[in-house]
Amino acid sequence: MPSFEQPLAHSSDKVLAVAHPNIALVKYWGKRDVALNLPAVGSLSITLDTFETRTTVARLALSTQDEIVIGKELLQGDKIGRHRQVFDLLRAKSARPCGLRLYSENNFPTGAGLASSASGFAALTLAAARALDVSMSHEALAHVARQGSGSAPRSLDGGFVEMARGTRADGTDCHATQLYPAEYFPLRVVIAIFDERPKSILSTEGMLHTQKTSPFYGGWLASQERDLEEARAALRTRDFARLAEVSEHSCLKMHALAMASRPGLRYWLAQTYAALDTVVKLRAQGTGCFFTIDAGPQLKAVCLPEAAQQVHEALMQIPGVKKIVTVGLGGGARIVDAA
Ligand code: 2P0
Repeated sequence: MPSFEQPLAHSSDKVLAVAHPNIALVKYWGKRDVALNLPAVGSLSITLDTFETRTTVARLALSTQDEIVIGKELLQGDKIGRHRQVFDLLRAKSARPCGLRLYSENNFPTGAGLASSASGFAALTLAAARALDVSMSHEALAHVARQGSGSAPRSLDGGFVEMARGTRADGTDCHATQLYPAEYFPLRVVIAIFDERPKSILSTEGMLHTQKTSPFYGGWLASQERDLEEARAALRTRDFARLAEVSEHSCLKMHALAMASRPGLRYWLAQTYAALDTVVKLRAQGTGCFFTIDAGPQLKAVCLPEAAQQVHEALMQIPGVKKIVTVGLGGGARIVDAA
């Protein structure tokens, strides 16, 4: 296991970047180009605070090999593929290409439906571009980050972010754009964690299986633009009820689509349903909250600030809940140290 605490010969060759996960309110599911990792649909997300990925990238001037450690695991074989692909894209633009040593850690469960790949690839791309001395526009960074994880460009920005699907074959019009900063509509997100283990079906695998076998895939593609328009309109007027309605619809539609594939993909546990019920009942009683669920069993309740405490307490009553964390909306990925 390489040690990242050892001082490097040139400390200026070491960069630390931080990024936060993001949660889609209008979901991305499906790819229009697998090799370039282009999404089949646009999406709209919120970037969180509190949960973060911290990634250090150091130059290995004497080596062309990469060393990649995520948490306590030294990645090897297939697992290193996407990381190396992103490094290779950046090396191709660098006047000083070399091997890279990466150490990344999350202060939240990895690979468990909490968007660790989005924050992971946003931080990795930013840190590696700096370590390789590649100066890139925000848009160009997003194009590289996307090839690590389709949702990563959304974590380059804070607050409310829309990722456009684009139509060009090379993906140059597949952008992530900040619609509003976090302060515009300071929502809270109560995250109920029911299982911290990594999911058994990765998102890419799940998406490809869905688009190949789910009879509802055409309807999913055809109805996405309407959902995006609805969410944009809700945000324009800070209409929480309207945002709640379209977000829950998008979440349920994505899961219904995946469940209808053959064999069906089920990311939820019984506790996920129980938590969903709790959120729906609270909203019916006038509490400002709505649910969203990603490719894993955890439930995220998006809340008006004054409702967060009540929702947090109600979700704590769900039997089997492992952890509940309330977070706010945060900023985009950034370099915090490049000594
Ligand atoms: C989303 N998810 O919009 C949707 C909802 C999960 C459920 O984006 O295949 O891990 O690497 O591009 O980035 C999962 O995203 O997928 C995801 P890949 P990624 O947040």
